[in-house]
Amino acid sequence: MSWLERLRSGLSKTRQQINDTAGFLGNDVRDVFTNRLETVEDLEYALIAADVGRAATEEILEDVRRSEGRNLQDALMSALTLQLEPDARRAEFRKLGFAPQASRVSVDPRGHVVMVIGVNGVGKTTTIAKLGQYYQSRGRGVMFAAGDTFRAAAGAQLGEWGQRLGVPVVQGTDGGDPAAVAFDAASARRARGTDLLFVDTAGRLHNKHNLMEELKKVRRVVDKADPGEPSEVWLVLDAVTGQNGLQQAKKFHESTPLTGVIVTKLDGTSKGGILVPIVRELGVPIKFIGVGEGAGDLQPFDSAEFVRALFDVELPRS
Ligand SMILES: Nc1nc2c(ncn2[C@@H]2O[C@H](COP(=O)(O)OP(=O)(O)O)[C@@H](O)[C@H]2O)c(=O)[nH]1
Ligand SMILES: [Mg+2]
Repeated sequence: MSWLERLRSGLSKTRQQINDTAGFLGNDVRDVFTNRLETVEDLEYALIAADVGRAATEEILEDVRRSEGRNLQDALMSALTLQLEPDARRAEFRKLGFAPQASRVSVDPRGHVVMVIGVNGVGKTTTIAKLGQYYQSRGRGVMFAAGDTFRAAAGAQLGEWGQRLGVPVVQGTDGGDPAAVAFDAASARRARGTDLLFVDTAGRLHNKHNLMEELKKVRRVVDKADPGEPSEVWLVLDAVTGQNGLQQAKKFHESTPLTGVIVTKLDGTSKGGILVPIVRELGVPIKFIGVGEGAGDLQPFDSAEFVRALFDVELPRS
């Protein structure tokens, strides 16, 4: 299966729900909003059930209603794509009444060090391996720092990926100080002039306060080793965890401000709609999506492409 097929299949449950409850996707918007108000209600329900959130659902229905002369599916796809835009762009395009053409965000890190954070099991370590492959295949030099010293074998896991990909990994000791690993790695990156360093971190400690304090400390020592870094802090979020994952993301964002989000496991049976409140409520762009367990299963996020996958529509990529 290609990544797009895996994404489509992962989103099939949500797609069915939208189809089942609003089996009038081919109808004209005006017809639906004048003669089939129960369909509008069903659609509202389906969007909320898909984790899209209430505020966004209201805006989507409003935008769809204004799209007279188009069929329901087209109008819905544009409205959903708009919801995945950053705030300012969304407001601008809603005023104009159409979705932007180019929908891909920049995934070029602003500097050299990217800190990767998130709770246990969401896919941080695997995502770092994927990021390594992604940038390496684009000619960038890459290093990893095994900063999850809390979970036994986390360092070995990253070490194995590093060996497979030919990426140097700075290791600490199990149970050792993660800030020390991050400091060593950031210093080494700077000394060697490697383009990019991805710093893995723990997802669980004895308590949440500990974890947040530790992440702040890792951030501080990286800045000490290499002033201005980390230039990026990317949160990894498992799409299957829905609203719960969003709440966790907010906590992380409060203590260690995020510059990007990577949503994993969109090949699993996620609801997919959670991407909307991630963008709207965190105000942080989605950089990549994870669509499998292999090193190649990472794609830069493209909102229009994502919405087409949700509706199983094939269009040539712009
Ligand atoms: N299906 C699927 N599994 C993934 C994806 N990303 C990570 N995983 C799996 O999720 C599990 C936890 O991943 P890991 O990187 O160890 O999570 P961490 O605790 O956050 O570092 C592993 O079995 C990964 O193979 C993804 O995009 N899709
Ligand atoms: Mg890990």
